Amino acid sequence: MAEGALERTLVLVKPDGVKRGLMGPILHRFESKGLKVVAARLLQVTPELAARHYAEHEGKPFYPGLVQHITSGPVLALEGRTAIAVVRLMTGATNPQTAAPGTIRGDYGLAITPNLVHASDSPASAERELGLYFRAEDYLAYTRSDEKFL
Ligand code: FUP
Repeated sequence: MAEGALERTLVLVKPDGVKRGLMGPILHRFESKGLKVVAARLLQVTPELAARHYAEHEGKPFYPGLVQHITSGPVLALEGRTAIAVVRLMTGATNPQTAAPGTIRGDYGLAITPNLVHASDSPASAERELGLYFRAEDYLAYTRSDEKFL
């Protein structure tokens, strides 16, 4: 697919994934499937950024633990061009205990808060979330050699 036909998405490898040495395996899965990385940052999420990212969950019982976790260490943030539904399928159900084998959460996780990966769930979410992690000038245009097959 030409890049213009692909969707913008935000993928995060959360602190549990970074600290467990799983950045490579996780990125490998997405990259092999065809996700094109057009921006990347390794960053420490601040409580302010966490609050903006997870604003929709504020007030829920798990919210404090979610913010605690996402701010507990480095996060690998990727801006990708791909099909959002495919990334979500590969990420798996929110709870790794019920995520299908073959998905990232199903293969690597057991606990729901440290569930390894965040992936935007719609084009609208992706636009909002990408604006929190990347500036327009972070985007790098290039052509993958396999784009004509994807
Ligand atoms: P997902 O889209 O699968 O990442 O899941 P949600 O947007 O519903 O939830 C965001 C994050 O909140 C999850 F990745 C983990 C955390 N969470 C909990 O810790 N406990 C819950 O019961 C639900 C979500």
